[in-house]
Amino acid sequence: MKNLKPNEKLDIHDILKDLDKYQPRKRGWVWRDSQPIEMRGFKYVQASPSLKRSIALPSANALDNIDPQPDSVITTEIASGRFEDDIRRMRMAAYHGADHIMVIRTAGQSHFDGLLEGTPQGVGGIPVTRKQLRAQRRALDLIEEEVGRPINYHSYVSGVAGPEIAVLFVEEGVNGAHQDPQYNVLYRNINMVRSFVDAAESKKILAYANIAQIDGAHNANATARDAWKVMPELLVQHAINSVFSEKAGIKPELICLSTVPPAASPTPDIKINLPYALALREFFDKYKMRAQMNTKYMDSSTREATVTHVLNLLISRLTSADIQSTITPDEGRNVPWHVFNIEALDTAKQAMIGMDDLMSMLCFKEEGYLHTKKREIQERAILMMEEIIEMGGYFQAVQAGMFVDSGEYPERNGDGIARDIEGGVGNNSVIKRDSDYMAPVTAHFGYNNVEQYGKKFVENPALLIDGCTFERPEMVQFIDELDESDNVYLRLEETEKYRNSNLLKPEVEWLGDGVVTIDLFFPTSIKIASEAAIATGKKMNLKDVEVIHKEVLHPSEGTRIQIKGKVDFDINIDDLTIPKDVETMSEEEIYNYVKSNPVHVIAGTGGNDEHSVGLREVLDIKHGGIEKYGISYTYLGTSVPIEKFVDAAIEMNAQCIMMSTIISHDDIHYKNMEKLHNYAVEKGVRDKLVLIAGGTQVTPEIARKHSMDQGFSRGTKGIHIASFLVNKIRLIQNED
Ligand code: Z98
Repeated sequence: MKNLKPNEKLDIHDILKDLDKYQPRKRGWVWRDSQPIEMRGFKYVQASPSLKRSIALPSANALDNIDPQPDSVITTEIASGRFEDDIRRMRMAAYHGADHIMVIRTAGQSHFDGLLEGTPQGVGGIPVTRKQLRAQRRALDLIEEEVGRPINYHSYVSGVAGPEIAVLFVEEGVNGAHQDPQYNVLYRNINMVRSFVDAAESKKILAYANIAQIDGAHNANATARDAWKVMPELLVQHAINSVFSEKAGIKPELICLSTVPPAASPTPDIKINLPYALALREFFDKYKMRAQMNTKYMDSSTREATVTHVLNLLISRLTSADIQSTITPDEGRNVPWHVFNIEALDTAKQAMIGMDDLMSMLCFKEEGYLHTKKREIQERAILMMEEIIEMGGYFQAVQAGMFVDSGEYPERNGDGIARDIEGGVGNNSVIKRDSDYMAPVTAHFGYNNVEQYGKKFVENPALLIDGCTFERPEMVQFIDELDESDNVYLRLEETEKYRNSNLLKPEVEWLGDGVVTIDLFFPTSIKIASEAAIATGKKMNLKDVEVIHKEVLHPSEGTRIQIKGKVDFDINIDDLTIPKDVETMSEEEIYNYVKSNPVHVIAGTGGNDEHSVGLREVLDIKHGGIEKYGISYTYLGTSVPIEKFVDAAIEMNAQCIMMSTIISHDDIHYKNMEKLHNYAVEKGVRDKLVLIAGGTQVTPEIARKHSMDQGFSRGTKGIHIASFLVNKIRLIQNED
């Protein structure tokens, strides 16, 4: 496939073409290279190599667009339901620093009891099928090449189809997976015996392909009534899954604990979350940490979610996060939109780079609150583990409702999630392997009756049949589509008119979805404001209007409401007048030129014009006027007689005159331009002087027609003038 170019769109048709022949080019997880870097004179310690292509933070505008990358892997969850649209978002995400892309949302994937084929559209996530995985992995191959950094692709291995899904993931080059039998048991009521047997097989398969594993302990934090009370239990859950995973063969450096801060402000956030993070890191220091926000505290306010995220990122920097996840408020309000992924990625990058090397300046107190609290959490966890062992083990403990109880262990409130050892989905579905049982496949867990063939075959029974799909990918059966009414081809057909055409439609998640958001304020109560907002949306001809966020500014004085709705028109690019790009030089280049070739400008408002604000803005250093680049100027004031500009330029040995003219009646502005030019000619200095006219009514083309070297209109910044000036002076010098 041909390489992606930044100025070309990714073509989904190319991705789908000959997909049956595609094979993933690598297996396993990739960590970022952690290394110090230096950029524009700044030294970063917790950093990783720069991307070949990326989008820097907006503020980098003032810093030559540097885009330093932190050292931890940064995750984003992209699963809008249509994998074909998610691919475009993955590309945007990679440009903003994501190197771990999870096709995960509120999918209920654990409810699938077999593999799906084809490309059905998902609800609240995507139904992970072979074709979807393959198309996305293939696109990610191109995207990782484009940005110059490997991208890890990730989903869940859960539910009663877990082992089959694990095999699928290895075959299709998935690099990371959630796998934790406790999740199935507690939250999806899958039989515990079945879940643990499946997990053994699944983990063995993940281990074979070096797939990184994330556990599910954090879900107790999102489920428990008071999330901070389950801290001891979380350590227990992490311990159970980690030890189990190691026993199944997963390397400790690929066992990632899923940690979310149990609390968020308005609780005293750091006082609760920091001791917990330290307790966790200290107990589990040989494993990796995947830090994520706690969905419990995600409401519809993006502002609030961002602050919580930043406080969480502080914990990540104070302790350690090998993977930093960036879930977004979409989990709270079902708005899985492009922009939220990108904003959350930028938040992580910005905060992590901003807090670079924090711990070289700080240390934790070894006595007092932090130490005592950390120890208390650890002691409670050990007590709980001891009690579980006394009860007869994990299964007995779950049956007795020991997990997700709203009391802080050892206190119990009797409201934990209790599951019956003999209950749940898949109960009684585990049978003992017969003595002649044999599965000649790679990465198989437990008794397999192959000892008789020798050690080599015990290690890989698939050798008996010359390899299985792990070694011989050509054996994989690829089923294109099974559902005639729900597949990617039909969806692409529906939106084809927006693909590589001149038609545009506003979009938030799917090509041509037509969704827009509107931010409104009404000087009234929340109840009335909500209805007024919906009525406003309807009057604006939006379809399917819904309130997505409300915020009381005052109970009676006012409410902020955000709505979403759909438009049903298209925008034709041919009908738009697209302004031409103003070419600018880099700040550095202008600065260096002016340093060795001083430039002086005579400026003022010409004729009878008293409007000087615009001119002052492009002159003064304060808002990035030409002074910023070392260009000096003499400001003659307002209503400057035209001749005076030229006389002053001669006297001051200036290279340029900048005449501002706002008044345009009787075309006086253009007449004054001619006058300025003629007088400069008369004085014999025209070819040495750059003449510039500026003002809201000045059209560059017409200014040039009236003998100016250039005209500048609305929206002009100092850099535009400085670039033009330096270029023009160079040309004049060359002519000399
Ligand atoms: C996250 N955004 O952790 P369903 N297995 C484990 C899980 O943690 C989860 C599932 C399966 C969060 C999402 N995690 C929460 C260990 C879910 C998936 O049944 O498909 O919803 O569960 O990244």
